[in-house]
Amino acid sequence: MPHHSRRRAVRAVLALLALCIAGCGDGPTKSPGGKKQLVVGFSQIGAESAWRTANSASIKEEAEKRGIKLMFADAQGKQENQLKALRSFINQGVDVVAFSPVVETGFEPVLRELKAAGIPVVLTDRSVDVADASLYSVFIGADFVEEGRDAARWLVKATGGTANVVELQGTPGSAPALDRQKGFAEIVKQHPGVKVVFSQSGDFGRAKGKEVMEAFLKTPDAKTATALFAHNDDMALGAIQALKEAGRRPGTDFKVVSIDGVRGAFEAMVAGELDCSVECNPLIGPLVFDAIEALAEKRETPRRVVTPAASFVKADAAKLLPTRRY
Ligand code: GYE
Repeated sequence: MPHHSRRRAVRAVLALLALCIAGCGDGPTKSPGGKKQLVVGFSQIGAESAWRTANSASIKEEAEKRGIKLMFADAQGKQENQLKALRSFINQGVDVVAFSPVVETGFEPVLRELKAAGIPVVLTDRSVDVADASLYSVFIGADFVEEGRDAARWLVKATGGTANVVELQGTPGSAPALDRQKGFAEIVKQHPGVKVVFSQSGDFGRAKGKEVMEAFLKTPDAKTATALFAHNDDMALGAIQALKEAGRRPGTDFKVVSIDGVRGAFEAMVAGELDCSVECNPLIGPLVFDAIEALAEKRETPRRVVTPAASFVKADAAKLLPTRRY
């Protein structure tokens, strides 16, 4: 073999070897199929509730299943941490960003930066309040207003239209807190016998729900209160504890309705202490990554994906508990 063609052959073998190192090994940019591995930045709110924990697990599990590289950032309930995480995703040049915004406002500037960087954005679970709808591609999550209406409809029926209600709100300024309050109020307005006598935030947490309920139980209105509407199950579970410690009987002479449908709520229903939980399904990983992959491949995506809902009552809880996945 002439000298130069031998050199060419050596070069070809080296090139092949290099390709193999990048493509056949577990290098970060290639998926097992040989396609460029998708890199997704996900900014999660935190771990404030059982709902959130199940949601994080669903996201991680689905990324893993699809061979997608997931950069998962936990904001520990703080918007400033989310803003930092989103900006670091831009710096790292991820393919797609997905996030669950802790509150509705204040994301416009960072969304503009993402748009300028050409990074598509998937809003998961909660929405943002922005004037320019082109700042995100799709919003996947439940209809929170309808959940609030469902909780109110159940309460009206269960109480025959007479109740003095304590409301435990979610995180101030968050989409689910604003919308659930709105939906609930809309139905309650049509029933003059149902009154919200106290309404305060328990920040979607169990300990805070208990604390706020304890404080309420020391006020004069506590004597005449007959029902609780909590924006999520965790706060209801905390409040149930406070009610019991104060000698009240949740689920018996104090109706309790909340939202999420987590296992703890089913257990409380089986124990007879919670009356109704409106489901808000956190297992949205598959829907989220369907959208992410479509955006990465420049396929059409719907602007809005509404996750299905259902309501569960005490009477059915024991039968359903073994089938619950979160
Ligand atoms: O209901 C609550 C969580 O955004 C739908 O956030 C979610 C809510 C959920 O902390 O438990």
